[in-house]
Amino acid sequence: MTKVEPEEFRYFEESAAPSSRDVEAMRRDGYVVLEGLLDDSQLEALRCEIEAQLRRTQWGRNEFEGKKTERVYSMLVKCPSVAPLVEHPRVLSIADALLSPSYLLAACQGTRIHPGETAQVLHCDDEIGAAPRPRSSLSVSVMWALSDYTPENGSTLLVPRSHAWKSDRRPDPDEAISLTISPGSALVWLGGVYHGGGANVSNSCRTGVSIIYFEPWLRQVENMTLAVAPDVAASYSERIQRLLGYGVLQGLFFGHVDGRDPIGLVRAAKECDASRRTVRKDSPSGEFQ
Ligand SMILES: O=C(O)CCC(=O)C(=O)O
Repeated sequence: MTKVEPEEFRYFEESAAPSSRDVEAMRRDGYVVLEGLLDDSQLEALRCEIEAQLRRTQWGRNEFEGKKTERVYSMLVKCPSVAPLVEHPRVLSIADALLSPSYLLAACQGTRIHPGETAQVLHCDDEIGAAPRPRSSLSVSVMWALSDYTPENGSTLLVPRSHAWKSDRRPDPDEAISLTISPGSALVWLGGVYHGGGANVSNSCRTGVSIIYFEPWLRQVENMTLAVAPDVAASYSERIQRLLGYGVLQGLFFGHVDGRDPIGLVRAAKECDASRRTVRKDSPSGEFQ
């Protein structure tokens, strides 16, 4: 495993627009590190919400989830401060360039790797079906650091340029690099890049948020439209509602509900909520009717 410090990520012409530099790095190396995207108040709010969910009771159920790793699923329900990460413009401009329009939020989870965790098997997030490689990646993944990420505390291991490998090539653990990432920064990689959580040989925890965007014609990892019900989705932006899956694949209409665009369910929930509030205000008893 090679250790990589932040200054080694910076090899672009400073004059190029950040988004085109990001996309160029993704296409060439399969990953990019975006430094300092979250401010202190965003980090603080998110840490508080995640802390309330991490109770050392939800340990991974297998080696892949990690027996010394805690995960918080359905984060948009439990930790609403994750919203700015989900629709962060710098990240979405990468996904816009590399995925089809109407791509979906496939996973959004908090992860905490505790001391003693072993390295996760190196894998690709878009290893679905038997489509031969090399091919276009089917997803874009983001690891948002809420704590320091170091080679000692289990920072993400990643094999640069492995998205261009043929199907028969598998990574040797020595080919992976371990990145040093500061809180508020994001590591973004292509679905075809071999990666995994690192071993935590330190005395401290590594905490972050892992987000994956999938091509819209793939199923989501978490079933977001069930995990985030229409009335909860109504409190977020339409951008997030559509990332959750309250929308349809244009042209093919995949994802419809009873022949209709499911965004209508969110709008109906919002209208229902608004009319209840009107009833409550107008009703002498203050009860719902
Ligand atoms: O925690 C990490 O650094 C990566 C985790 C991962 O790739 C996974 O759980 O699928």
